[in-house]
Amino acid sequence: MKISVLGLGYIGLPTASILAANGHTVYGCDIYQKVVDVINSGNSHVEEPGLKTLVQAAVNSGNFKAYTTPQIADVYIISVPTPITETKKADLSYIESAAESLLPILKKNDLVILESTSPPGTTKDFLAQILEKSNLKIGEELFLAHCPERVLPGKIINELLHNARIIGGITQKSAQKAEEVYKTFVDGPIYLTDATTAEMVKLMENTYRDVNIALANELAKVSSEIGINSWEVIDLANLHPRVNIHSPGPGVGGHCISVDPWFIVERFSPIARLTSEARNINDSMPQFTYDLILKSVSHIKNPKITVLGVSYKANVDDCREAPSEKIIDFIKQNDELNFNIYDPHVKYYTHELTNFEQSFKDSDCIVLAVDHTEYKYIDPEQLSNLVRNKLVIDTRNALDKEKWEKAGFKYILLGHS
Ligand code: SAJ
Repeated sequence: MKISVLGLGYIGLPTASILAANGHTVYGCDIYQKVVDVINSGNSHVEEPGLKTLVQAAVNSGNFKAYTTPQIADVYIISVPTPITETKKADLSYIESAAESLLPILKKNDLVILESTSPPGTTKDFLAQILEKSNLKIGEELFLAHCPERVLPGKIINELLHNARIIGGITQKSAQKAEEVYKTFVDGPIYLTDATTAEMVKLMENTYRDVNIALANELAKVSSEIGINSWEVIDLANLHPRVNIHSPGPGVGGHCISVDPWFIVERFSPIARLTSEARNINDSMPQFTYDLILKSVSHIKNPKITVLGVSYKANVDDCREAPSEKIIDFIKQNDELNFNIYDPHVKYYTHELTNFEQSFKDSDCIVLAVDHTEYKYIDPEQLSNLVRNKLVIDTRNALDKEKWEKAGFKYILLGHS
């Protein structure tokens, strides 16, 4: 097949590369020339295990080339961002411009697949309306389906190949045509449904996780009030065969879980109260973490805080919607506090990143905000000569309490003290 993939980010790039590796002729399209250049040189602009090798193989095979404009194909996969606006409304402008850019090249029997996570009704109402301007009859002459991406950053390639896929067609024929594409590289089961159901399935998966994390965060706050360890409560409660409480933390970040539930709230605000409350609870965690920092350093004059981790979760370089950014904003607004940031995964950030030694030098309070694997191997004994005050706040229950206490540190766990 000849396939054009529009949007070469965390989803589009691995999808395009896997399609090319499976023998399709793939034209990638991204509006950023820099991204296109990096890909055409056989590299990846996204940090994801195995992706660089996959892109390199796809480009070297001659089956995959990137452009800044969409190239004529038979199948078009739209995998562009769907962020939220400041008022928590879905911003569909990237889908709109991607669809508009296809209008001059669409022809009879083409298939358009939307992979971007979208509010219910986007494919059937919003996208179909734009594509109708091609003068092709949607569902009969131009086929349209929603096939939401469901892969976990950090395990994208494995999950792209093995996860089950949900394909929602605007008509049955649309779903069947999309299934033909995914069948060529997905070895998990493929389920066909209508487009709006597929949109809702995807939103519910992330909302389920968000609500469960909110429950854990609420427990962390309650436990702090009464001086018990929420992590122990979770471990013991999860021994029950039908209980799976998630983990508390400094907040929920990323471009998915912290965004997608708002798409439901936007459309069904008076009904979707649980979804909305869960979002607000999770969004309150950076403030809760900051309050914990303030309380812990209240006895120190002009304390220097060392922030460990600014990406949105462990072992990734993606900083979108990361809780650390909000915590750092609070710290910055307080003239009494100084800070340094150490994150071995992140190369570019809005604030200066310092190296290991600079980050801990004269530190009064170490705050682990992201549980990158590297942090677990930090030897607290080694830090003894660097830091000014031996204080560590673990927001992820990632550090070995005993080891840090043995080295003389006061260890504070979010959701306990
Ligand atoms: N987090 C917690 N506690 C937990 C689990 C996660 O605080 O118990 C935090 C993480 O630290 C992070 C955020 O939640 O800040 C989200 O991380 P995640 O690993 O739960 O999810 P994402 O955003 O990386 O990927 C999710 C996945 N969705 C589900 O697992 C239902 C993935 O499969 C989706 O494809 C992806 O969203 C997406 O693109 O929508």
